[in-house]
Amino acid sequence: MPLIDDISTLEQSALASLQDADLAALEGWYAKFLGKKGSLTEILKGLKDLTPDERKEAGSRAHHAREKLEASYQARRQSLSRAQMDARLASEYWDALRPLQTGHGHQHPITQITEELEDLFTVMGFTVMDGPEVETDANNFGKLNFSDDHPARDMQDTIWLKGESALMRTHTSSVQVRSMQLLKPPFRIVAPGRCFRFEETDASHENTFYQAEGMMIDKDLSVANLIHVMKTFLSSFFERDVNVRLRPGFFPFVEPGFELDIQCLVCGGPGCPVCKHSGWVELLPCGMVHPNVLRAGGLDPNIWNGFAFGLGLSRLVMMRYAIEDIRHFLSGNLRFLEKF
Ligand code: FA5
Repeated sequence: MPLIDDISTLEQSALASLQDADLAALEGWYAKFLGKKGSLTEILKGLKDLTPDERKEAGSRAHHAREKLEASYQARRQSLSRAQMDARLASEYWDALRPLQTGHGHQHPITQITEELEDLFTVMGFTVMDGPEVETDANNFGKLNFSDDHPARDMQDTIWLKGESALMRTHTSSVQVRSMQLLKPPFRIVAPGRCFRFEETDASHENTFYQAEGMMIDKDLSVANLIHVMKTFLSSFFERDVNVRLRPGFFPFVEPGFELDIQCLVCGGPGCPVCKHSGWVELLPCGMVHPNVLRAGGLDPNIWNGFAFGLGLSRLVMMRYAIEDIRHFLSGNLRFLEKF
């Protein structure tokens, strides 16, 4: 029967051209062979000229041909889509777990030394304390025995915040007050942190720098205990004998007060910009806690006494690594930071 032959021919040529069709050509292929105005529909228009038996046979053949072509079309479509997706995944693949190839970051030298200092003092029984960088006048000055008109307030150029009751802490000594209020004596604390002063910068002065406060409160402590703790710390920290000298120093919150200087480890003594050509670096002001400070912290000076120190942490790091200018620390200069 010619009509059935036409259907078979159509089926074969449709299958052959399906093998060559890409995704973009698929819709065109469908319209051409199976669409409302496609070849199959066209052939089936001849059904009306057939006898009922022939019509039945040709109709069934056409039905099978349509089913086969539809199934082949779907299969081709799926395999093309999958291939397209595979190609896309291969080209856009990004491994989120692959290690970065830009090199590893590391801690800032001040952070490294802060952690080392915390370890050394923890071994000596000290607790690490923290305090806010924005402080009250009372914690930064008042309770540390600076009276309102005390000339010593001018020793530290303060950055005041709006309203003049809050300030950027000028030293970590504010943590002394907080510790006395928080902890039950006897106690030993060390409190590293950032301090701020409104001052001109040079090789050894920054407006933002680091100190580490220390305070030990007990009964019957003496200057000898203070010197012992300082020397123990400095010699473990520098892993060698460091030359130190004590000078009288004045701070309203200690009595007596001292300046502990270490011989400059950058130049070794003859003088350089870091030690202002004196051979010595002022590193560690310290002293015995003033009775007024104990009282302000709620401790009875007839029972408790103690010592305190305020280590210049930024300068300590400079000594450790022979850094000639304090301003490198906050410069964000990677060529400097990568050395540590
Ligand atoms: C104080 O800040 C006192 N609170 C220290 C203290 C604590 C004394 C406890 C007694 C008992 P001074 O202003 O000297 O003191 O600063 C202490 C250290 O901080 C200095 O020796 C120095 O190493 C460092 N320092 C001070 N100002 C700067 C600055 N602008 N830049 C870098 N380091 C600084």
